[in-house]
Formats: sequence, structure tokens, C-alpha cells
Amino acid sequence: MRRFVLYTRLSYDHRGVLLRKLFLAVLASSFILAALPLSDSKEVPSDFKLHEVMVPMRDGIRLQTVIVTPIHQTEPLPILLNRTPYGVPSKPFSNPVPASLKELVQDRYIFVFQNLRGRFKSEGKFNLSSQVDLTDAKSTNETTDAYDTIDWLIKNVPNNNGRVGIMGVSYDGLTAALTLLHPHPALKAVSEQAAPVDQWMNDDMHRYGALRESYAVEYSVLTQANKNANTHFDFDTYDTYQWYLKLGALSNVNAKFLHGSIPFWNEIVEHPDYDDFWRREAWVHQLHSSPVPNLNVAGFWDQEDPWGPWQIFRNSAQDDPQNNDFMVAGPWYHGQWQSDTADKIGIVPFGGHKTALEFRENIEAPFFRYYLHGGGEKFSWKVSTFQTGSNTWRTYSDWPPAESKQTNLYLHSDGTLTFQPPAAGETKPGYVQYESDPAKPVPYRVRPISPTYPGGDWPTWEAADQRFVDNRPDVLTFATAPLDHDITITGSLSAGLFASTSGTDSDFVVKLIDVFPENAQKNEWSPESGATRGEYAHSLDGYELPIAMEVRRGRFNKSYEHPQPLTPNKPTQFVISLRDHDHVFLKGHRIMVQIQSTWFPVIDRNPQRFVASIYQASAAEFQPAVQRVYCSAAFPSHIVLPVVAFAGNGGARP
Ligand code: PG9
Repeated sequence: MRRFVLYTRLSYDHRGVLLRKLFLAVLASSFILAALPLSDSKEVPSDFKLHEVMVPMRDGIRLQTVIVTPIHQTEPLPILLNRTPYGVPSKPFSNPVPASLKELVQDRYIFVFQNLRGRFKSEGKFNLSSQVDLTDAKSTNETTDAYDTIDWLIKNVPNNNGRVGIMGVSYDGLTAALTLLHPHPALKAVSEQAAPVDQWMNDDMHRYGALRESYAVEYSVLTQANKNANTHFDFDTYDTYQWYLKLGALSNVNAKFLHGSIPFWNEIVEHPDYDDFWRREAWVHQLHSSPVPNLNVAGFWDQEDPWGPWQIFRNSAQDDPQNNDFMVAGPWYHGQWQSDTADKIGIVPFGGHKTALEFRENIEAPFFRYYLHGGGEKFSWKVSTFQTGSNTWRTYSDWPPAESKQTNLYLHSDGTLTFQPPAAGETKPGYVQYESDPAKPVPYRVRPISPTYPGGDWPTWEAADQRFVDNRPDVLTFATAPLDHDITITGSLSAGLFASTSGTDSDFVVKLIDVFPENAQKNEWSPESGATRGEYAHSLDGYELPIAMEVRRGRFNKSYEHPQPLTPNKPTQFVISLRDHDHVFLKGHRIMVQIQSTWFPVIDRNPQRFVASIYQASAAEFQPAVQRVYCSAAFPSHIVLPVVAFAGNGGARP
């Protein structure tokens, strides 16, 4: 979870350290303003003043809204709106303003923060599953609330220029994105950043129907246990891997801990399949055009919402005659682009680039400047990425670029990966197998696994060195020889896996990994990285950096709506989307694929026996199973890579 500008709940620096204290420390004023009507505004020792108002919605519900205005405002200014479930600021920003705000503050805006209905002092009911029904004139939702808010702001905030922008990260990004379904005429620019669009299909709560167990439990509690707070579940152990293992069957979450008190958790377990409830939640299916200029922002290593922004970008592109729909993707964990610099993720440096600062200075601020102030120039590109590996900013007029060609990289039963498919009879029996035991699941990150929030390793886990599992008997590893030339992949990735299980249901997790060479630190370290050479010594040698990772749940292989059992021991094709990326596997690196069937507790355990609902399965229904991954001419498991540039003389050449 990240939010725009004032990190009142969770934000992390590059080491995953909470920044909340830091930002509170830089707030100038120490007094808290009570709810005031606009006319009772008070000035504070800062360049800004803050008013709190209750803004009425069409159904009479009033939303707690904070308006932060530059003190020395002479000219009419545009409004930048942020709508959040996490709490609005109670003090204006100080001098110097938080890094994430600096560029926008320089351009001068009236900043407005609003708590969503049902959160903190906002009246009404908070609905975590954001369903938007625009056919029902009486219904209210985040789309109508944003509309009513903008209408009220342009009529009531003194000296505004009639132009409004909305932006935010994650939930706040979702509320920004939802304005696209029915924008107010005064809304002139939207920047959704890491907004989810379909919580059954991907992002926070599920991955193609596989439940993100630890996240779903902890996040539902966070926002629904107490209207007036962000609540952290009270674990009795630091290692939540142990806690979730001991919890056993998922029905115990309610039976032993939540007792039906958290509405969203109840909805999750009542709707295991892709039914009408989730279809209504998947708001992006209502989006088919780009009605307002929109800057979509995604992180390649976003541990919460890496997928939604790409879907919003694609759906908006269906009808975008004004060329208003832009996509930016960078090497970031969830919201890292709002941190000070983002010159690395974990210990992996970005070649001296301060990617967050560069994004805000060169993309975010100019976007709002152009559409809200009428200054500067319109972007000439559709997609801009910070390409990892080469560590360079790139721009594209099409995505994927025409030069990118879908190229298969094949798994072989001797553990190699090559661009040649397995030959007929290459190796008997044409598969590699392992036993997957739900009683001993593969941890998704190094134990102890701290609670998701606050702090811990959660922000950076998707970029963590995968050597911690690659010698487990229930994890398969395939790797190329060291590359004799760079391989650039730009576009959508997927896996075409042929696999079987001795059970009747099963999960398959696929990870695409960039293996650094043994002398990596000599090549990757740069004096600009901000770290001493000593800090890097050996740490990147042989580092296994995940580029793409995803899980596929067998029961949904044929239908998301009507799950079906798998046939025991029958080779079955699983097509696993691995999202969009822009990465260069450098010469001397190796490409690796890991396959496993548990990823705990971020993904709940599959009983490996088909049951009507996994959420109702009893402990006795979980069973070990023998998994086979096929690597034969008949069943050539492979990864589909969007390869752009290819040069060199042999090795892993396609
Ligand atoms: N990833 C969080 C979230 C967004 C939307 C819905 C549910 C959770 C967040 O960081 O806000």
C-alpha cells in the first residue's frame, strides 16, 4: 500500500524502511486543525494553509476533505486531488516539502486530499470491492463520489482555475482510475499509479484465482477492522510462514480469528470462482476509451499491483483519438517512484540513475504541467520505460515495439534452457519430476517472513535473490549457458508449460530469473550508485534476480467460472501470463527458470485434490503429489520471450 504525497501509513525507502516518521518530522506545524468550514481557514507557519471541510455527495453523505493551498497565491491555480482510504493529512506540508511533492509544489497547485466514504471522518460505508454500476442512477461509488467532489471543488475553492487533476498510488490510484468511467468535465488529467482493476484475476488479492492468502487476510483487516485507523493484524510470532502453516485450513481464519467481522474477507471466501461478484468488481471491463489524458504508472517489481496499470493503458487505447493514454513502467516496488531517489531495489543498483526523481522531474510533473497549467510540450511517446539490465530510459510509440519478436526458450530435462526445442527422443522419459507437499510449502521469501505491513522485506521481495530455494527438492531449475551477447526482451512474456500432477488439482509457479555472473560486482557497481564498493563486494556474484514470476492454479486451467479437476498424470498445457517487461539479459549472465508448486503464504496452498472450494477444504484433504514438467518434442515446455535485439556468435542464440 502506498499513497500520494504524505506517507501517513506505509512508505518505504530503498531498504524497505518505513518513512512515516521522517515525513512527519518535516511537517512544519505542530498543531492539528479540527474540522473547519472553508471560511474558518487558519494560516500556519508554512508556505501552505490547510482547511478541512465535509464535502456533500449526491446522496447526502459528507466526505472528510482537506484542502492545502499555497499561502502566497495570487493567480488562479489548478486543483490536484487525491482520494484515499488511509487518512488525510492533518497538517500542511512544511519547507522543505517531502521529496515526492517537490516537483509538483514548484509548479504550484491547490492540493486536495479526501477520505473515501466510510473511512475516518467520512460518512457512509466503505466498500473494499469497488463495484461501479453506472446504469443505476441512484447508486453511489468511487466514480460518482469523485465526480461530486470535483463539482464541489471548482465551485467552492477560491481562486482555482477550473482545471482539476487526480492522482494517487495503489488504492488512491484506483480511485483516480475510476474517474475515467465518467469524468467530470473539469477533470483534465489523471495519473493512476499501480491501480488494481480486477482483484480475482491479478494484483493484490488473487493471481488468476489463486488466493494471495497472507495479503488478503492482512489487508482486509488493515482497512476494515476499524473505521478510524489502519489496523495491523496482531500476530503472535514474527515468522508469519509459521503462523499461516499452523493456521491450517483457510476456514480457520474466520473460525479462530476474524469471526466473520471483516466483510471483504467474507466476500473472498464466499466467492472462490470468477462469478458475478468478481465480474462486477472488475471495473476495467467498462473502460473502452481514453476520455481524459491519463498517465498510467507501473513497477516491474511491484509486489502488489503490477498488472492493473497495463490493463487500464490497453483498454483506454481502444479509442484514443487525441493520443492521451500514456504508460510508464520502471524498476520499482510498489510506489517506489514516490521515494527520494530509487537508485536501486534491494541491493540491485540502477547504474547510478535516481529513477524516482527522474520519473517525477521528467514525466509526472511535465504531464500535469501540460494538461493543467498549459505549459511545456505534450509527450511524443506512448510508453516510456526504465529498461533494466541496460539501465536506460526508453520511449516507444507502440507497445510492444514492432521489432520485438515472440521467441521460445525451451526447457530440457537435463536442466538446460536453449532456444532449440527438445529433439524427438532427446532424453527419456521426457520429463522432470518432484514431489510437492502442502505440509512443507516453499516459502515465497527468506524466512522469517515478517507481517506484510509494516516494514519488513515485503516491498523488495520480488527482486530478492532466488538462491534461497534453488536447491530444494521441490523446486526445478533450468538455466542457459552464460550468454555470449545481450538479449533484450521488450513486451509481454508468458510460459507454455506442459505439466501433470498425480493429484486432481495443483498449482504451478514459474519464475524467469536473470543470473548474474560470478564477477558481477565488478561489472554492475558504479561510484554513482550511492553505495560503497565494499557493500557490493560479492553480494551480486551469482545473484538470481527474478524478472517475472507467476502462479497458475490447475482447477482454473479450462474455465475461471467453472473449475474442473485435472486428470491425474496427464500432461496438460498451462499458459501462464508473465506480464510486460523491458529487460536486458547482459552478456555473461545466464537465463534461469524455476518451477515449483507452492509459494507460501503469499499464495494459499492447493490441496492437490479437487474440492468444491479450497476455502472450505479440511486439513485432511491436503495431500502430497508428484508433479512432472515435460520437456519433450511432444510436450515442449517453454517460455515465450519478446526478443528485440540479438547479436553475437552462438551460445544461446535463438
Ligand atoms: N495495494 C493496496 C490496495 C489497493 C487497492 C485495493 C486493495 C489494496 C494499496 O496499497 O493500497
